[in-house]
Amino acid sequence: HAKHAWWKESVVYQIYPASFQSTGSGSEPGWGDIRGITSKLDYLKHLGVDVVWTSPIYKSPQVDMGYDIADYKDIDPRFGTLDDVDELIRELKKRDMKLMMDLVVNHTSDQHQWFLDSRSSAHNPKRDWYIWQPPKYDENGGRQPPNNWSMILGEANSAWTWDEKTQEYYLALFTPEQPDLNWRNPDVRKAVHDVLRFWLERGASGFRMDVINMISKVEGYPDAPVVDPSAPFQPGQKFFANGPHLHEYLRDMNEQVLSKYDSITVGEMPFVRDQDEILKVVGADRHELNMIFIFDLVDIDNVPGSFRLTLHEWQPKDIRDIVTTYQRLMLDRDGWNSVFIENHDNPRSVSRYTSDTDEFRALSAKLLCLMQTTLSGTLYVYQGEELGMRNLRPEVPPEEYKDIESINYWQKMNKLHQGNPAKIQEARRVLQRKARDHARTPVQWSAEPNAGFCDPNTKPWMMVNTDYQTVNATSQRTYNEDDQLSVLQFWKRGLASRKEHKDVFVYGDFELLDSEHSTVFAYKRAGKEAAFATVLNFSDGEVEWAVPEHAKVERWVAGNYEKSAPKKATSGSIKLRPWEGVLGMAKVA
Ligand code: TEU
Repeated sequence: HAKHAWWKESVVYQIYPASFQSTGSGSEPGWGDIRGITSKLDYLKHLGVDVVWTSPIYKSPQVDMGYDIADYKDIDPRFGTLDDVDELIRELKKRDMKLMMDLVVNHTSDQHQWFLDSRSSAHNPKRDWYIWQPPKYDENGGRQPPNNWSMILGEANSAWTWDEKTQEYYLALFTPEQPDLNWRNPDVRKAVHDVLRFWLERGASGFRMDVINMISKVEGYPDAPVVDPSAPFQPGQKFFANGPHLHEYLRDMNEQVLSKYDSITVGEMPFVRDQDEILKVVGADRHELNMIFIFDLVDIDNVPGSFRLTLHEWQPKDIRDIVTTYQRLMLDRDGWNSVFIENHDNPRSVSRYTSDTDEFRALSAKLLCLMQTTLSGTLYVYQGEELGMRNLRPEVPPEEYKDIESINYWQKMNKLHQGNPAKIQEARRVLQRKARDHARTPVQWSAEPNAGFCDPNTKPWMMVNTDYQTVNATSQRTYNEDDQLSVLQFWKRGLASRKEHKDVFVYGDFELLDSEHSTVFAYKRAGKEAAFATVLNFSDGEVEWAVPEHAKVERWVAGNYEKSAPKKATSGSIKLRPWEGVLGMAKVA
């Protein structure tokens, strides 16, 4: 149904530059760098990647791994130089690939010159580029922040930071080192447009826009509803996500800049769930952004209404319901969407949604590949997902977790629950399951020391996962163990099949084949000339599944167990092995 476009058919590969590949060309030993990305472009081209999205490479104190930007037009020496970026763009273009930059403009670093000016005096011309508010005072005359919003990263403190010099608070939703820009100020909007033009003129093809739905906050910054009475601060997303001027700002950005380039844009939109609100951003007729990241799948194990570091049990039917809802939303209401289940803020998908045991890790990674490569939307693959990389092993101590969110959370829980080992153990379990660190271990290229990520005599900034000798790209390239495909080979084949049958998998219809089965997620995708049925067993047990007659499956053509076509009946009841996924060719109608 949807109008065809290159950015709908593209496969986007997200690189977290610090952990991708180090060539030693950056200023910090043991960090990934831009020349490391350039050195892997043939690997990515061969995989089937069209667009490379790099997490921030700009000048930054790295408090939040580059999501605290101090200069939007220069590169952090850890990653290299602007010349290295120009070379990367040249090498991408040679391979008919594109670069997507990570645009973080809800906030800057507190070391950005704009903020240094703004905080220098209450009368500085840039004062109103950020969100300053006077303190409140309680009945005993004690100074209080302007409202009860908690900081997002680790929820350790207030979202407001006191500035002694000018005697006011400034809003910094993530950490005190990430002050929020005041988008009500037209000078801020103009400055952001200038940053977009700078990179588009330099040859980038678009942007992933960090928490772009937070740039408009509700007037007056009202107190948030109390979710946890025992906590001093509360999650305030009701008042800082999808605020009153969001669409005005996005449409302005599109009119002033994006519409003048053949660009790709994806908005990261945590917390939003309302479908009408989503369509206001991605509707074909809206001229705001091409698509967004919707968090329902990656928030599936969050306690509803809370931030990320919480644990909520879920069922395979929840994956079915979420995926079906958003496939329908796009196809029925001409919106567009992204398909992703991993990024640098989430644990590894094989550890979260399936089984990452030695027995089932590869099968599970291929099951998740089969789901994603047969769903409608622009597909995003996160570095290492194509290898079936998994979470840090449970025995790795919290001290090895480097992410500011994990550190804040672990410190807060140890302070809060001193002398209560059960609660501390529960906090450790949350990190073992949910820490962003699991996605930030160095990519495992080979069984060489440091998994080939950096030279053997250098300590990587973050530990390499302990399974790198068995889980790595080299061992999966020329796979010939009996009748099996490696995770990497399965991803190559899945991406090639998606391209070959884009009329079905990118643009085709979506029909859920079973709304009852407790663990099997099955759906049919149909284009004009061809149709396929995807059947996924999200359980570690063998299950029976009745192939619906109306699915009109003609033959099974691929599966995550054997390389050869699955030998199963195309009607009546079939057996599905633990974490087995199969793809069948079907009659269109
Ligand atoms: O993350 C946005 C964000 O709020 C969610 O990813 C999640 O709530 C967060 O990870 C805390 O649990 C973006 C970036 O992807 C993330 O890396 C940055 O830390 C954050 O914004 C601030 O820039």
